[in-house]
Amino acid sequence: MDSGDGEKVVKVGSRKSQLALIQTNSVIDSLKLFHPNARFEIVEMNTTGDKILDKPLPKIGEKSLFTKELEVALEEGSVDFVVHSLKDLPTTLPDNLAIGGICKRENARDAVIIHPKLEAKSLSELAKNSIVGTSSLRRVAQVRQLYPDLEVKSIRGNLNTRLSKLTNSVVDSNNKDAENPLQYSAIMLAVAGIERMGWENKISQILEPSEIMYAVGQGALAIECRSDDQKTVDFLAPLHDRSTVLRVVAERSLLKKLGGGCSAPVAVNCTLDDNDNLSLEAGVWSLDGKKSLKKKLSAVIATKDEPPKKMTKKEDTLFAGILAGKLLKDELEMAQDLGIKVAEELVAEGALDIMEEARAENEKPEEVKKFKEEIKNGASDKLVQEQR
Ligand code: DPM
Repeated sequence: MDSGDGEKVVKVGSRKSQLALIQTNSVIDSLKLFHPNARFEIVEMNTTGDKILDKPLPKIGEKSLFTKELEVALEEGSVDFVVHSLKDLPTTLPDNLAIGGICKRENARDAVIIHPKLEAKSLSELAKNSIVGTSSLRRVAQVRQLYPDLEVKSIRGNLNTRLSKLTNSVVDSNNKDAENPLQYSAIMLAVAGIERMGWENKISQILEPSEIMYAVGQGALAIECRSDDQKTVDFLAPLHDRSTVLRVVAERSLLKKLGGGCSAPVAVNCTLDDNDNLSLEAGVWSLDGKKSLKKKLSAVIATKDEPPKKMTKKEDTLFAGILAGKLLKDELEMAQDLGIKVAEELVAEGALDIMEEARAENEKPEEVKKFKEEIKNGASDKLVQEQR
């Protein structure tokens, strides 16, 4: 790693999917604005999540499914940093790793893409029993709650694969008269991913958070590095976008306090307005969508009267895995406190019981064991496509 005299090349780890490479290249482009002389090399890798495509994600039972192999490369020093979708990064990272940069958040909302042959333009216009493809428990639970007449079905594979599963969905010829003859009538995806792929014209409906809330960290890109690699930490720091960092620190602190991994049915809507009013709304759902809890609190991220505390020790500067050196500690603490407070109020009203149901469903021990065996026995070799 060298921050710019051109002698050394900055090595960047990335998953191989089209979306991952688009994301990595966009971060490199942003970094070039700050470090015009730096040279970059992308090191492409497959992750466990990329290899196992025949299982609904939450059932694979491995944490850091899409990030582990990249983190190993980082720890070994074969790459200097890796680019992730923030929402795929657990709230607690391995000890020696941290998020050194968070780019300005794109659209955080979810979207619906409806089969091109159908006239419906929104979830509410789909015929009874139509099948919506998603493997996000968060999306499943919210759809079941709001649209009990729709069916949800797991759909895996990278974005290209999912889109073709939708558009190649055929009408079941034995079932011409059914109201929902298509294998998939619609899929749900994050707007940010769709836009990065250049597919915005395929969006049928953008879901407002007043209807369907988004995942913690959704729409933001995060750059992970070794926390003791000060050169890289300094190299990445100019990327940090204050508003995004404050929002995602609140969201990730909430998720951390709730103890939910990235597959928990937890969703948020977090905003920072021009008066620095940070507002965090969060919800938890049971898998059938029948039980849910929502809570909303806000706090003004005001500079306190006393002079701002400077960051001192490294531990003091980490907020839910984010190393945000150039931002004021006071501000980050306020965002963190807001997330924790919303989580505590949810827990006080029974959020953990509601989530427990999903967690038990999620981590059936015998299934987890079976999948781990399959991974070990090389079942993954025959599965070469990538997720997302
Ligand atoms: C996580 C979830 C999904 C991804 C779960 C969730 C969606 C899985 C699915 C944690 N990671 O959102 O509740 O739809 O079956 C993922 C996508 C992006 C990052 C794709 C997507 C792109 C958007 C972004 C997969 N991770 O959600 O449509 O960068 O935030």
